[in-house]
Amino acid sequence: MFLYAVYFLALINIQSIVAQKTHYASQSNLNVRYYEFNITQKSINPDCSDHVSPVFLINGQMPGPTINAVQGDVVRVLIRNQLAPMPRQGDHRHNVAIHFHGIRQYGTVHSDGVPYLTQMPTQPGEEYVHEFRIVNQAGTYFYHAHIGMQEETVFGAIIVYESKLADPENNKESSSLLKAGPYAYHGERTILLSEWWHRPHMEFEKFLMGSKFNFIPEADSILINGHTLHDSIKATVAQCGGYELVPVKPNRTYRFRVIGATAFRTLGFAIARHNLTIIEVDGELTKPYTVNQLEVAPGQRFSVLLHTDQALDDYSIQVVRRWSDNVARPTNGLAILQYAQPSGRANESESRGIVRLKKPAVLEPPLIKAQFEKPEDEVPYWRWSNIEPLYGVDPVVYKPATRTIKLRSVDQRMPDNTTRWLVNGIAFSEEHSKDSPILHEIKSNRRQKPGFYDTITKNGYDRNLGTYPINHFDIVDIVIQTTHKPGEPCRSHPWHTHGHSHWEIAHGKGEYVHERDGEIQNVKNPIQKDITMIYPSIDPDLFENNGTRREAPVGCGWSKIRLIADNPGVWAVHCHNTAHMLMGMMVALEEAPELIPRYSN
Ligand SMILES: *[C@@H]1O[C@H](CO)[C@@H](O)[C@H](O)[C@H]1NC(C)=O
Ligand SMILES: *[C@@H]1O[C@H](CO)[C@@H](O)[C@H](O)[C@H]1NC(C)=O
Ligand SMILES: *[C@@H]1O[C@H](CO)[C@@H](O)[C@H](O)[C@H]1NC(C)=O
Ligand SMILES: *[C@@H]1O[C@H](CO)[C@@H](O)[C@H](O)[C@H]1NC(C)=O
Ligand SMILES: *[C@@H]1O[C@H](CO)[C@@H](O)[C@H](O)[C@H]1NC(C)=O
Ligand SMILES: *[C@@H]1O[C@H](CO)[C@@H](O)[C@H](O)[C@H]1NC(C)=O
Ligand SMILES: [Cu+2]
Repeated sequence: MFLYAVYFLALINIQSIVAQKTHYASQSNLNVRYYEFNITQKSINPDCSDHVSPVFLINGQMPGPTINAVQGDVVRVLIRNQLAPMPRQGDHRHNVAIHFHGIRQYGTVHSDGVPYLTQMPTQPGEEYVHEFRIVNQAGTYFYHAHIGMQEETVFGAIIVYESKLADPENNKESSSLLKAGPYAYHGERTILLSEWWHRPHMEFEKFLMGSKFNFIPEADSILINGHTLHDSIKATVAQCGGYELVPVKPNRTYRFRVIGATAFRTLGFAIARHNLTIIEVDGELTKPYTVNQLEVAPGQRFSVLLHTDQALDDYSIQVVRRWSDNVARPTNGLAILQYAQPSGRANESESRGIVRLKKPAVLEPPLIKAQFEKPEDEVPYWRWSNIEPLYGVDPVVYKPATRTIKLRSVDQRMPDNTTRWLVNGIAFSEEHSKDSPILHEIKSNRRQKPGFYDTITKNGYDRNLGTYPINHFDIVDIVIQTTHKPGEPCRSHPWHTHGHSHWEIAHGKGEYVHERDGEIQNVKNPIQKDITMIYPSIDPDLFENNGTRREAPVGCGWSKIRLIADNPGVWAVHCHNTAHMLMGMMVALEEAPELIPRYSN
């Protein structure tokens, strides 16, 4: 009864508990950024189509408001679930939880926003406060819902400036350049890529999880900052406002932040007649590396420098599908880079993080279209081996690992005809924690210690806890293994680590065999990122017509990522293809639970 009371208190009074525990708001030397997110339901038609669908929005917007901070600041976000209560008890579809993607949450795992791991989902009428300090990291991040397919419309940018020199707010009176590391630029623009399906998201979830599921349908539109035209011939501007217009001035340098807020598809991204010089990936500054197109997987972010050195004109900002078998590569995702007449020195609207964008008067102005690489240029590992950290590689990359965890994913038709992705034989489910989040169990001393029942498998999975326990300061290598049944397609999977960035230190074709491949370290200067694409890479030796193995799934590519267990907490590690995640492609790391502060102290 007493424990129940503690738990009850934790849910109702989480706001005051957070304030007590972190004391950020009372530390006067810290700059606190306050945000209020009201979640409501509204019908929208972002691509001027026949389809109008009720969705969840933050403060009535899509994308949601941008969170801006300077490294070292505290961010406090009050989430208010203002959705209507569901009439039927036990129907959780109006519950929400929001994750701050790429933010490490040092000491604030309760703000990570993963339902049943770090908090209960927030029910209609309830509130939840996320408060975290942004320590030792800066760059481009985003937030998104972490329940069902809600992230289709519940997402927005998080921009963390490397210092005040990079913050346009701080610089608006002067004409000086913005600066991040050695890079200098006149202004910045943010581009959020997302998908829009012409079906209600709850019905979509039901389809993905149900027995009728066959494959994940392509989105009907790819949105750029929440806009595009589904069919540019039939649409009228009055329906949705037309394409996103991104104004720039000639002869300037801009930092474009490109955010893969897609739930499914990896995209190629290009701007007609402009090269893109990569300077940041997932919050780490890189050596400059120039490309004419980006590969943007779900959850991935880039900063690129773009020079407006072309003639005064309109240029297309375009996306194509990548890693899509049997699906056309072109998409309807389009926005317009519009050179404006020069008007002297930079001013406020010039350098601000996101400018208030006007919509063009015409639907499809004459545009200079982007050229994309040919599909055959779509190769595993893209340009990743050429993109290097600006400030050198952390030496821990060259140390031996404390432990190696192999996560082997297999998709399977279940006896009830649903499809699930099993990781080491288990589809992640909330069964272990649906009544009380794992973090609350730990904080109230009600959870067993890892290994208590001697139930740890050779892969490090604790069958009793349903998590992978790791020790403080372990150097953890995680081998992410994809598989397919010979003859069936091998798919790409963008895996994401919560609470940590990681280094991809090795990758290979087919199946990882530790005895044979354990020493491979074939990524020379890995950057620290929080998404690693596991590319399909088939080993011909394991290929079809190998009579003995015909039915069993075989390895079709793996990557080994390394992280340091320097952040006690309960952290999700999962495929950022949301459908795959919902179908079970996720695990939880239970990191140094003994060091997580308890409620009572
Ligand atoms: C959120 O809703 C509350 C309560 O209705 C209201 O007072 C507040 O102004 C709203 N905030 C925003 C940002 O819309
Ligand atoms: C850019 O600057 C160059 C050299 O200063 C000048 O010749 C050119 O006309 C400028 N381009 C535009 C579009 O203003
Ligand atoms: C882009 O870079 C390539 C290779 O460096 C170069 O040949 C090309 O001229 C550049 N294009 C533009 C528009 O700057
Ligand atoms: C600031 O820039 C905007 C957009 O380019 C322009 O319309 C405006 O006149 C400028 N204001 C000043 C004070 O220079
Ligand atoms: C599964 O699908 C098969 C073939 O479509 C059907 O015959 C069977 O009844 C289904 N089983 C269940 C449990 O739905
Ligand atoms: C079948 O697969 C095994 C490894 O799994 C390999 O050693 C063998 O050479 C393969 N046989 C053929 C005929 O490809
Ligand atoms: Cu996946």
